[in-house]
Amino acid sequence: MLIKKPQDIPSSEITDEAVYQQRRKFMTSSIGLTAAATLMPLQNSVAAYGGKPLNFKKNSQFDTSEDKTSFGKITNYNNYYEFGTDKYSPAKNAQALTTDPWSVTIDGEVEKPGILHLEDILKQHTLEERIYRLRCVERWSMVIPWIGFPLADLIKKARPTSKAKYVKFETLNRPSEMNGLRRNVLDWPYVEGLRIDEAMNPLTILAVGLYGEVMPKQNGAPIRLVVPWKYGYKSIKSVVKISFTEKEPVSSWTKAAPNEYGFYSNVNPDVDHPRWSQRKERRIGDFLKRDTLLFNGYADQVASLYTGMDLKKHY
Ligand SMILES: Nc1nc2c(c(=O)[nH]1)N[C@H]1C(S)=C(S)[C@@H](COP(=O)(O)O)O[C@H]1N2
Ligand SMILES: [Mo]
Repeated sequence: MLIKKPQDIPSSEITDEAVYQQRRKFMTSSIGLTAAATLMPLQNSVAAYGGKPLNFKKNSQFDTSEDKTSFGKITNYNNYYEFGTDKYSPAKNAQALTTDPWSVTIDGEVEKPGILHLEDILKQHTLEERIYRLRCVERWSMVIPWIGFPLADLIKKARPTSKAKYVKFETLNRPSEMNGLRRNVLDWPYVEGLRIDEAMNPLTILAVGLYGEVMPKQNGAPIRLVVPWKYGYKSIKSVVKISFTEKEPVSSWTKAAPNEYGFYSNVNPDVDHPRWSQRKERRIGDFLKRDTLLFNGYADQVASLYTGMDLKKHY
């Protein structure tokens, strides 16, 4: 996603792939369970990967039945420019981040602005596990078991006014702990935005963990957005501010390269990135590429949000 010279792109992609090329594992996936949209309590007392375990219920309503990407890959191949522009630095550099205490400011067009402490947010919301695909604009994808809660629940509590048409998100801006901020690769703090109906869609979550444990720092601890039908960069990490606005927010990526990264950024195999096709993607861990699906496979849930819009224009 780095703003690179076009001729750099193929080689960087080859590097990424070479590291992760390995034989495809043929595992039986758990089909059948997904049909029943159920919330099942899950016992989790021991953390499998060393993080703090979270209490959550399984919500299989929107799960993909595809094989999950391993914890090791999800936490060692990241995009988090505040901790470096390559995929391997965040796993190391993000460990410097202090995530406790943490608070999220709610402001703008809402009846109940304020500063929410993370512990209070966690007390007010029931955590769910949801297994979502994540498709990066750079043509790789993963399947991640997130732990989080619907963003809509938090928005309803804030009581947006009738003027609130968009939601703007901001990442922490703390140069003392985020070594990547020294470089002006983006206009910091990292900013993203959604239309309010996209933010309220039941698929959109704020995630505080993955694989049953508290969010690893490189994945956006302690709280990040997950919008599974949009390219990965919309899923902003380490959120400290959520603002309700009348005007469409300008994201950091749109600011950096407006012809490459539009406001909507819906996963769409029919709309090429100016420097590459979006028809195919490589699931991290796979050998062969697979077809990219419209809205990353979530069309049934979200296509109606865009009725009547020209998605080639609103990329
Ligand atoms: N604050 C912030 N959020 C961010 C990014 C970033 O650089 N900074 N990168 C984005 C991009 S490009 C992707 S693909 C996803 C990657 O999430 P993951 O590392 O958890 O897989 O995070 C997104 N959120
Ligand atoms: Mo990305």
